[in-house]
Amino acid sequence: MSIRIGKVEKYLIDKIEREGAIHITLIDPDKVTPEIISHIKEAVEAGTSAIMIGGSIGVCEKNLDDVILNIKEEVKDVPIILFPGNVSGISRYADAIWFMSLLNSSNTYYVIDAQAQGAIIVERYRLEAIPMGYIILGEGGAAGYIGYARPIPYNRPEIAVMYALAGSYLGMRYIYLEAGSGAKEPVPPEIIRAVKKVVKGKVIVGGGIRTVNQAVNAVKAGADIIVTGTLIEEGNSKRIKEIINRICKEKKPV
Ligand code: 1GP
Repeated sequence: MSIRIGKVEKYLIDKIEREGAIHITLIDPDKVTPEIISHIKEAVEAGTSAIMIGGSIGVCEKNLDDVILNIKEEVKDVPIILFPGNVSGISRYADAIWFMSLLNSSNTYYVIDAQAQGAIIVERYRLEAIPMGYIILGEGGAAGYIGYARPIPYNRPEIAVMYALAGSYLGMRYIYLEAGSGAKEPVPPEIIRAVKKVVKGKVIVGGGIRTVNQAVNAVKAGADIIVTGTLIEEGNSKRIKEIINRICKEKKPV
């Protein structure tokens, strides 16, 4: 089997190339209501590039299927990418899946065993799998707790670099620096900068990003993709729009 970049990944890469950095909206399938779907529509109109769907707690395939079909009825212009916290986070109706490994988990289930169980389903559903190394830092949130992560302290960029480099050498084309949903402080720019310097692929940053400045600082430090979840849950599509307008203007470090 030869390596082939799929349609969704090509779309993301082209968009990053054109716009410098992009924004993706994350939603927890458990929290989707008709109101949230209308906020998702607003975020798409504001220029969010994709919808990521997943969560660490209480995700089941049936509910996920229904939620994705509901979103697809309303939102047609951007892909839906799965962001699974477990094998139950896979739906045949998504456009792609972040095929992710929690690199700094101390439990092999979250590093490779869930992925082995999930791979067979991804193959059956013919989902586009996008390889991603997931690294949890700082507070870590629910994802850190559930995933047995040993969150990397914010004052130790060199440890984040070790894991990001390992993921990159393993062929992961995306490295996600995760502070945990609702984190008090997002991943510091120094860590993003240090990671971006060594990895070949794209850097995704999420967790605790609430202000335009935080998003801009992350992009200036080298983030290619900014993910926000809480903002959409709060119905703050205005802030999402401001973030998108600003981040695509930021020049990234060479
Ligand atoms: C969590 O990185 C995401 O996986 C988004 O976090 O909810 O804090 O935006 P927020």
